[in-house]
Amino acid sequence: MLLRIDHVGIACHDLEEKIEFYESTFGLTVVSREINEEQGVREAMLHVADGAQGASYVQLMEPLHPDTVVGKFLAKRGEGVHHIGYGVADVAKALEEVGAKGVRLIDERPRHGSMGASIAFLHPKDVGGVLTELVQTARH
Ligand code: CMX
Ligand code: CO
Repeated sequence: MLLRIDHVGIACHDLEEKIEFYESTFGLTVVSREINEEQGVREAMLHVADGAQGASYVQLMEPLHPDTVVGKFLAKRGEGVHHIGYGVADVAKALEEVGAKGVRLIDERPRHGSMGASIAFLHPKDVGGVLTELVQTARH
């Protein structure tokens, strides 16, 4: 079901500062910047590598307001890894299969993610404390 690690989602207070850090420290390049009102984040995708099943990224996220998922995470835990996004071929099918195994789905249906992807989240309490995102990349 899981084709690759699509991205690691990292929560931060200052997006521009963290972009600058990842660029100057690791030589990564920003390939997309977006504001996702629905998810309450301002975010950037930085390209890490290309693999046979597609690319991998670092997703840096700054909350739009304190009263958002990432805003609350920062207040509670501080900056750091917030979620892991795995690439899947068909996110609706993957949700159905994972849901049938008893994992709580945060999203019953896919939502809009970065760069036109369809995404859905699984509850961290049912995935060993890891907030898990399934990502179906947009077709080009
Ligand atoms: N990773 C692991 N555990 C987490 C977590 C995270 N990112 N966020 C919350 N939790 C844990 C908390 O520690 C808490 O556990 P305890 O009860 O043991 O303390 C429990 O989950 C409930 O946490 P909460 O602070 O009360 O938070 P909520 O229940 O309000 O929200 C969650 C948690 C997972 C439902 C919410 O973060 C969510 O809906 N996430 C999906 C959407 C999202 O993350 N969007 C931003 C990214 C967008 C993108 O990638 O494009
Ligand atoms: Co993500």
